[in-house]
Amino acid sequence: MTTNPKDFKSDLKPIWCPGCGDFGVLAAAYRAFAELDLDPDRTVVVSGIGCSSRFPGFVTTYGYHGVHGRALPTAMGVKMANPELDVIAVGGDGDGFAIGGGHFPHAARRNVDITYIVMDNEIYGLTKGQVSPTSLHQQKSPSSPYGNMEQPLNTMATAIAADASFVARGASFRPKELTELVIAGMRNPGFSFIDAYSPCTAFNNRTQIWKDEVSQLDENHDPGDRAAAFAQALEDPMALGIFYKHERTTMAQHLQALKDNSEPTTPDALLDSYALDVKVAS
Ligand SMILES: Cc1ncc(C[n+]2csc(CCOP(=O)(O)OP(=O)(O)O)c2C)c(N)n1
Repeated sequence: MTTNPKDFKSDLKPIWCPGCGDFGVLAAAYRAFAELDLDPDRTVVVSGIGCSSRFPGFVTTYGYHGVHGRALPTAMGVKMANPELDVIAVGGDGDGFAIGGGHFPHAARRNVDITYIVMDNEIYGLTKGQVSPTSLHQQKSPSSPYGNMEQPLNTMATAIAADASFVARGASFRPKELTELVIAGMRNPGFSFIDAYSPCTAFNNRTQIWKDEVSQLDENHDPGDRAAAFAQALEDPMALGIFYKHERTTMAQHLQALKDNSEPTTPDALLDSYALDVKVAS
């Protein structure tokens, strides 16, 4: 390791609340970026909108704080435009699975080589505590004073069903393990998804409950076995570690193969191929 985690710390101070899990995720990212010896000039962190989506401002890499729910399309575009860049998308569970939910399965099936870290607090933090797609059934909030009528989305099962090439669960309060997951996700060539429990102390303080309830994945769990990964996601999605890992051709590799295998051509040649000189019977 030649880079220091502090090299990735920008001058902008996070304005997250005391105890917010996003501090732990940010610290894990600093450490992972240093461990991977990333070049800040060739790294881009992309986010949508939310407390967690302020993240790009706090790192010395390039950053893009975009539109609510649109982190993934932007990140995919950046990576496809310049595959040499390391691209990380970050955001909240609302950003990623409500308004941005339509993008998630497509990012996974396209297998663009980006790493997506969701700071999952099971609530809309920035807008003061409405329920999100990962909020628990019966959870009370300003938008559900009598209890949430909806069932939470199982993010692990969703990602495995969409065949994301790397699917992991981390937690802000286990920064060492989370750092290892970010490193593994970024080393994985393809779409890597890390859902990190990140407690919101203001509107959904489940810090102690999560600390008590999470466990490490069984050491015999085989992340290469998709059916086993799916069963694990259904039975115990709160386990921490790599649920699923499946290396397959990335979108950039497909594009390169297309470029390599197609004949150079011109618009005129393409038009000529439709035999424009053939007379049409009048
Ligand atoms: C198009 C649009 N719709 C709604 C909003 C309002 N809004 C801003 S952030 C947010 C949700 C934030 O929750 P989450 O993504 O879970 O992030 P957190 O703040 O909890 O980190 C919403 C609904 C918006 N900014 N833009």
